[in-house]
Amino acid sequence: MGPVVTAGRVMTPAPITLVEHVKKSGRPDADDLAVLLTQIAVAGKIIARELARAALVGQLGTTGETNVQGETVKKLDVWANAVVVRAMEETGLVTTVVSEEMDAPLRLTKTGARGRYVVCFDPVDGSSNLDVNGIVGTIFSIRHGSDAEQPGTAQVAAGYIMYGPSTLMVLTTGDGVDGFTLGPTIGEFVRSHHRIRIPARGRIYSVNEGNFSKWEPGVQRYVEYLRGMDRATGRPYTARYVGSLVADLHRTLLEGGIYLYPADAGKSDGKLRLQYEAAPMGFIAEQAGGSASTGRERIMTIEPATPHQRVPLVIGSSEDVALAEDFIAGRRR
Ligand code: P6P
Repeated sequence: MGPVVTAGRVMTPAPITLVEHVKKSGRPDADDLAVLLTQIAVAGKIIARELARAALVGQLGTTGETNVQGETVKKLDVWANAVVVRAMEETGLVTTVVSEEMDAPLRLTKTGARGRYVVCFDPVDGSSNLDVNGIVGTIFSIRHGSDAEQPGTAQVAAGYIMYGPSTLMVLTTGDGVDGFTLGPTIGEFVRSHHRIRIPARGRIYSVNEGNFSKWEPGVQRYVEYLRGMDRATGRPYTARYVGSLVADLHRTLLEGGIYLYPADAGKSDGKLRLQYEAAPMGFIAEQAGGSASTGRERIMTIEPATPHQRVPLVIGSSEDVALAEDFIAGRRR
């Protein structure tokens, strides 16, 4: 919608806020989703503010503990987890939360019988970037009911908040993907990216090449193919790896290409968690016209065996993911 001219004055169209966007979705649960996403947005604003001042208030560094994932816990991991849990309690709609930072699913007793949703989240994805002022994000995944182990196809909404030069929420409620930038002067998430579509093919690949020697041969051959010189197929691809899934996925979503976290000799199921990393990002990718698989099977249909189940992840432009799967299956050499 272009500028509107009224009485000789150019009126820029009123911005669409996150709540207006959700309420216009026409979904039967739109009012519930508006409440849930408003509280996720509140948590995002609080986390964004703390990230900006963390170095000044002693919030960087580790707690000295190790989480259920076997990873060193950052102070901001624990703090942000509490912020999101409290935000979910405030909705009065959430029965259970599953978090990277909590050993087991947490039943929210305050909600009681009114609860209708399960929310899985990674409060600070990419926290290894925190102490070096790198980009991190919050990933969230919303399902109906109280069962903490539902497949990605059960998601009613999913997305991420990216804490970068701007604070940006990318969201799907099952009807495409939209981006909402936090307006610094108004404190609202305002739609800035409408109906994001991922290019069918890109020219950027994103993977931790330090693990090359540990990958299975098909993955090694695929990455060597991307490094090859062939103008007709736009190779070599450019390599980009931030070490934060939110940042690497967001670039892939807007510019096309592929992100991979394959299984390797030390991580037989890969590193990323299905419930609050692969499945929400898979929902986003598919809703934007892309693909998400383990390299062998679609992420969205995997039935979780445990809340913290890990899966290999190959995600991005549909043609790039399909080619990676061909190499992994041995259909391409
Ligand atoms: P590595 C962050 O810990 C994370 O879960 C993702 O955000 C990121 O893409 C990946 O792990 C980075 O892992 O082993 O390359 O440092």
